[in-house]
Amino acid sequence: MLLTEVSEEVLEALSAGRPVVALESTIIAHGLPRPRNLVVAAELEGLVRSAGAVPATVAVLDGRVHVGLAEDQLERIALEGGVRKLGQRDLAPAVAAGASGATTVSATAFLAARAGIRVFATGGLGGVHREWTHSQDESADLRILAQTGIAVVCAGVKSVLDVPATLQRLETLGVGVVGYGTDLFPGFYLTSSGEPVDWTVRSPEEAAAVIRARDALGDPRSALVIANPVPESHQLDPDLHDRVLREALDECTERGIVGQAVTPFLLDFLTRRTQGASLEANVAAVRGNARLAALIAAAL
Ligand code: PSU
Ligand code: MN
Repeated sequence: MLLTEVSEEVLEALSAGRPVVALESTIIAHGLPRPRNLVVAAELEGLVRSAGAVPATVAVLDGRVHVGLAEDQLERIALEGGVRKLGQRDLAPAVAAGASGATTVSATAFLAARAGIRVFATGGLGGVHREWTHSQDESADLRILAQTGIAVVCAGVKSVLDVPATLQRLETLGVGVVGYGTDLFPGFYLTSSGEPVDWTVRSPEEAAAVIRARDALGDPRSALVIANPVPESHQLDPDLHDRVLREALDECTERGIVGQAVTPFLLDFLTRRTQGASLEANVAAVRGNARLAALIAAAL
């Protein structure tokens, strides 16, 4: 993979069989406000390290794919203007154009799996949007997860989405879903989405056992979603969530925002209209996921 630069630290860990956790960069560049985003990005890497794994943040810089970023590279992704949002299908044009961009779940899963990384942490997955029958907006995350053998630790799917429809799509696509310490699918900003999950694991070892069983069954071609809820003490107040989300969705429609811009718009709207409370819930969720992903990678 000449186009991809795997950092020395990540390369060494992978070849020695030490635990590595992939981290996406869209949440940094487009999901969190500056300059807090840089603080969180560094914090996530620190959490992975203190749980005993090597962090591999994925991004594209000047047309080169990076798996594992140095400090100054992380800073560019967080602070530089013109950093694009790259789904998996955007990688080739970005590389060809020499562009810089942050990778979404779809692009990160694709690149991390190809580098040999088995565990990936994010905040909330993309999925089927509300009004999807009209807009046809379904995140590319789902299709790539159907084709990529990686375990993704997340706080469910973003609650701005149609959660039941997204769960249905995950089932159709053959993407495994297990709840971590819960039999309810997490609701991203909220501890629970209210939707049930069929399987529950209760420790990093139990999660690792599922991953090993998938390998043993010869079933590593789709992803496993390990859905880890934000602790109730850190969730967004559910009433506030529902009220502000309704306003956010209305505003999104009124302003005609579509495509890649929808998710960043909704996340930013919620942050502003909850006076930062949704941001804190989001950060708490991602922190928990980075830590758990590291523990699972170590248990593997
Ligand atoms: N999780 C977060 N914040 C985010 C995202 C995930 O806590 O910003 C990003 C991920 O990169 C995910 C993307 O892949 O949002 C989904 O965007 P879309 O709905 O346009 O596919
Ligand atoms: Mn979309």
